Amino acid sequence: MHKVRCFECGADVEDPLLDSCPKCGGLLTIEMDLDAAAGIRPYDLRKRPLGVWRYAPFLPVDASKAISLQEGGTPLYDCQNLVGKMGIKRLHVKYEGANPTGSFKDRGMTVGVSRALELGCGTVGCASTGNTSASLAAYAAKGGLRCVVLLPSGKVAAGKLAQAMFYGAKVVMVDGNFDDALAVVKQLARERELYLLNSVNPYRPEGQKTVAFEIVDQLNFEVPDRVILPVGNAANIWAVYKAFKEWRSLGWIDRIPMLTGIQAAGSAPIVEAFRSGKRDFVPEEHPETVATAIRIGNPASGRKALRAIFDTKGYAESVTDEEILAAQKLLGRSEGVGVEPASAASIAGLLKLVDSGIVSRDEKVVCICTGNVLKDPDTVMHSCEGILKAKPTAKDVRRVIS
Ligand code: AN7
Repeated sequence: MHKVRCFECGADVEDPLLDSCPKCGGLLTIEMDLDAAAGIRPYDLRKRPLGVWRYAPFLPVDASKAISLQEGGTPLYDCQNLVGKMGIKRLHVKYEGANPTGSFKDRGMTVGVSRALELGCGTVGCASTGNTSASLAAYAAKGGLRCVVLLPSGKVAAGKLAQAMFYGAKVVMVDGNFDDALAVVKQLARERELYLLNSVNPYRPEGQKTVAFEIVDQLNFEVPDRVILPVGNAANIWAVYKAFKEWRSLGWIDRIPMLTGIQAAGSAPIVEAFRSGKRDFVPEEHPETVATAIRIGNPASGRKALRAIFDTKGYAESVTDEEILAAQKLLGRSEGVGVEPASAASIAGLLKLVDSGIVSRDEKVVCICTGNVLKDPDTVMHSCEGILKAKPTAKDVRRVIS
């Protein structure tokens, strides 16, 4: 059992099709009833394979009817080569690029699309910088639902666009940025044209909580000191916070890591708010960054993100496009882990915060790397060394590689 509540005023919200509080307009969140989970011992969960549905007692939909592509269960890499280069003690990377559609969005989408079916909705939709649309298109296909995705014109990485088209969504490019597209799709949802599956839908973050559960599970219930992740529309950092809070309330863990959000310098309203100590933010009118996934100026869940950061004594930092691309290559070339630019923001942020002394060298850090390098091949082609050309002879190949 669970309830949908207003994050701001705490009112219970009964209408399952709303995306904000009817009383105050606040964001919605889900209050899980953890009584059933209270009877479980953490290690009992391991009877199910690592993945989103291992944590079914913490999810607000019926697991036996879930629309699943076996999401989650992603690797937690112990980055021994990188720690040497960074001068820190321990770093794990949670590699969300290993999800079915190549990003963390699948964790929320398995829950969100399952919810859409519970409600009997025939059409689902979202606005997206790319990954949400790729994921929704796949889960809608699996669930037999019609799918409409609104994308910001010209700013979606090739891999993501290809996925949304491939899985059969109606792909609509809107002449505007993500924030404009989100406003339009919210209106379509209010007009009952579609069921909204952006992360303002509180069922999405519930699935996304499982990345935090898995991290703790994979570390055998040792809690890291800090978790660093990129922030775009700002729901994922909230989801991670909520997960840690639920497990702490059950006594499964005794503390919550310092949650640290990283934004791109051209698109950093949460970082600005954090710097001025405010729990609310001023939208960035013209967000710009090579990390198109997080090219978002008006993060819908920004207030939730700021609560997660302040309540855990975490931090928020911005990184330049150059720092993002350098970190992306550093991770690939020292650990063999390929992530898209937005995901590399977490690594770039860690480097910057170690340099500035905010992250101390003996902290145990986990960086969540949210999406796969294959999502955005164009950026890789532009940022890496050129391709060598040779005649089809050993001699000539030896010449060009020497
Ligand atoms: C790789 O797909 O917003 O802070 O529409 O694709 O929870 O928004 C993507 C976001 C980080 C930011 N990393 O997460 C979308 C979209 C990657 C992403 C984020 C996104 P949030």
